[in-house]
Amino acid sequence: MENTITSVITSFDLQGKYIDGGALQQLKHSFQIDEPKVEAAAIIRDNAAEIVKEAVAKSLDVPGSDALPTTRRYAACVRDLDFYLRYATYAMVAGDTTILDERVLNGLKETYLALGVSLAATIKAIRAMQEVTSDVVGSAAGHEISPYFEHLCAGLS
Ligand code: CYC
Repeated sequence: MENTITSVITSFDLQGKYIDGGALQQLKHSFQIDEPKVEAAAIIRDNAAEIVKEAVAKSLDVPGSDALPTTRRYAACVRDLDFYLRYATYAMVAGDTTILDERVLNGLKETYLALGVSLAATIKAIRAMQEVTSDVVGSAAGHEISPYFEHLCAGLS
């Protein structure tokens, strides 16, 4: 069962996309995924750009500051937050944190340390995204995805 959910997720992941409405309905019926999760996945997908934008505004300093010396680093940050939101949404649909361990956290801490990316600042940004997600999509959807943001933070701690 989980293998098939994983294969659907992988096909979207390869395109860098969120699970679309048709696939969500199919997964819901085939695997009895709870309606609140399906709704959360759809509403997060439709608001992803805004969620990332607000999380950045809330947690990161503007380019030129000490924390983020260049525009390139700022862009890498926005991109990483995009990854976290998309993968947390996949993990929520699968009801399983394995996807976060295997596709996101595996080697990430070492990469950040090697590049001088602050783990504390990254965790702060993920927590900001957690709050913003609840604000933007409502507390029900926020509640569904929260454990997966927590898992990312724990993996970077
Ligand atoms: C860099 N972030 C990176 C790198 C990886 C990831 C692999 C090094 C290679 C690159 O720059 O592309 C993360 N890559 C991922 C993830 C996936 C992936 C999660 C999904 C599978 O494919 N710096 C900050 C902020 C934080 C940040 C707090 C944003 C939240 O101060 C992020 N990530 C950041 C920065 C870099 C980076 C600044 C670039 C570091 C550098 O090149 O100097």
